[in-house]
Amino acid sequence: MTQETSTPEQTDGFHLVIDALKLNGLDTIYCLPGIPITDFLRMSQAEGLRVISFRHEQHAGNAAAAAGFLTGKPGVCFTVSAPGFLNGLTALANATTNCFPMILVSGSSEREIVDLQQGDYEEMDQLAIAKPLCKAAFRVLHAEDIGVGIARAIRAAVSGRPGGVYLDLPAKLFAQTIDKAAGQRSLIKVVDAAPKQLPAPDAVARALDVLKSAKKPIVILGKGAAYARCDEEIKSFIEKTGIPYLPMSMAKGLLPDNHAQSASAARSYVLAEADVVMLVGARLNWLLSHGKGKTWGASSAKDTANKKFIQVDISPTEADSNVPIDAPLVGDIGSCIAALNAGLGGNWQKPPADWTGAIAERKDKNLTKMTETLAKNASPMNFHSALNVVRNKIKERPDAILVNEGANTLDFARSIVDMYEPRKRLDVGTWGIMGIGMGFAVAAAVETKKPVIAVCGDSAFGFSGMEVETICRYDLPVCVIVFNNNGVYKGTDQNPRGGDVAPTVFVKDAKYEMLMQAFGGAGVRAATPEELKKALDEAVSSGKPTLINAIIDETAGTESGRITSLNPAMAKKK
Ligand code: ADP
Ligand code: TPW
Repeated sequence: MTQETSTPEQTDGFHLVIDALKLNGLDTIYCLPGIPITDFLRMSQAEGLRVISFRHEQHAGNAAAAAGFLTGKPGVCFTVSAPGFLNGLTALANATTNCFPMILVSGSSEREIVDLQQGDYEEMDQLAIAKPLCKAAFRVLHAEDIGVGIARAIRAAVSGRPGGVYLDLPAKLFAQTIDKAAGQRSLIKVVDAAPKQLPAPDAVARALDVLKSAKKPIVILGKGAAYARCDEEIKSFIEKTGIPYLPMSMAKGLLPDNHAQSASAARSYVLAEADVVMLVGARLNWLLSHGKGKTWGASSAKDTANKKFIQVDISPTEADSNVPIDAPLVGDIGSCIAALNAGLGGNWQKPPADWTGAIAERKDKNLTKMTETLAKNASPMNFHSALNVVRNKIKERPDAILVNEGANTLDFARSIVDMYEPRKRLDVGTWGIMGIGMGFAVAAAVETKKPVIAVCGDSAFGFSGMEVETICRYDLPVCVIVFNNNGVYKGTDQNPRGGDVAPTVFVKDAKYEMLMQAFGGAGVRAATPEELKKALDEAVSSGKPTLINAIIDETAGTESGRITSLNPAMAKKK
């Protein structure tokens, strides 16, 4: 006893990691346990962190990425070494591609053995493998460096262009002990992790000049604009300038989709016709046809159209990545839009009425067409009649979060389901990746405590389907709607030789609802829009984990949804 009291109090690597996370307000861990992190996770829970444990690391990683997008703080995912790390790596790379801040922390094996390749338990040089797939990667070898390691990971994840960070924590580190007071002193509370980056005044003036010269301007809002959390500033800019805007899929709801200036329903017209395009937190990648070709009104696929571009982005190297940018505006979107708003002055000339009038005309025509199609209320269901139910639900509950993956299920939902509030739509993102469904849905429910509606193609759902157990275990208010058309894209392919079914075809009439029932949630089969509405109403009002097996006509939709033309065989035919 006497001896114990005279020994200075000790702490260990486990607790220093927990303390460093808590000190920086990182209060939730998405994870999958195993050596060497099992005890760490137990201790984290005991110390008051929320620990959400998954069935596969990819979904824990996706949850951390979505948490990063939804909160602006890095989402944190913990995995075991080698295979667990690799399972989490897809999510880390995807987060980096999407510019979502997350930190993947993986336990790793003994450095001495790994470096001599002597065959340790789950041996792998994880740091080297992670490096090219994320924004930054660090390893901590000594307990007294944990504070620095976590601080560097946080800064790298959220400053500048956000992205994924890998943090390698060898098993031995967790058990290292050091003097408790010294340990506490070594921790860092990160100050101003994502500092504002003010745009240069001459760049602001240049952007305003280009905008003033426009006869047919449009603004394209991307998920960077949603992430930037300057909703009022953006709304005020759009409304003061009177410029029509197009939201990219995850920027839907930044301004409500029924806003008079939304040009979504006249998208192809405005892209082809605009003379000045202002990109706000959106890259000119494949999703925008690289800013050239016929989509943009050029005469051939490789041609650049005669347009001027303004690009607002925090990354100084983004401009000119695809076409020349006449006015790059580098800075955080909040500061850039505030500077533009300040420069607009009192008598900003709104766009000519023939431009806004022509857009309104096309929009009205297309919206009328859409209303007619939805009114058909096809039963058995096609994508339109099923998504109309989701559309009405989101109108009624604009605070609900929509998670969306699939091919046709994604493309149709993007145009049919209007969003009314910022950061309420999470989807397949820049890569168009399947499998984000359940991970994103769990994070959306955990981080926002709002109802979550996950609308997934039956193929897409399969990638993360086992996480319905996670949804039930934490009793999350998630309603998964599986758009069941018996296959990848459609369920109608035939194997010309007979025998095995075609590679895109699944078991017919699969009872997906039973998956949720297996873990105590509600599982409902819905074959008509009325049945779907009833089940969705119940799910959202009860908040009970629910899976609705929505039976969709297997002939509805198209191969690859709207990107059929990217299939190599199609390209050959061109
Ligand atoms: P979308 O897919 O919606 O078109 P992208 O992911 O292609 O959007 O583009 C997002 C862009 O937003 C990236 O280029 C990124 O650098 C930028 N970005 C992210 N956060 C900010 C911010 N706070 N300020 C400025 N730019 C940002
Ligand atoms: C990680 C390729 C794109 S869309 C899709 C796949 C497999 C599924 C489409 O079928 P689904 O949708 O979900 O039933 P629907 O609405 O047309 O009926 N692996 C990964 N990502 C992608 N994008 C693929 C494969 C793909």
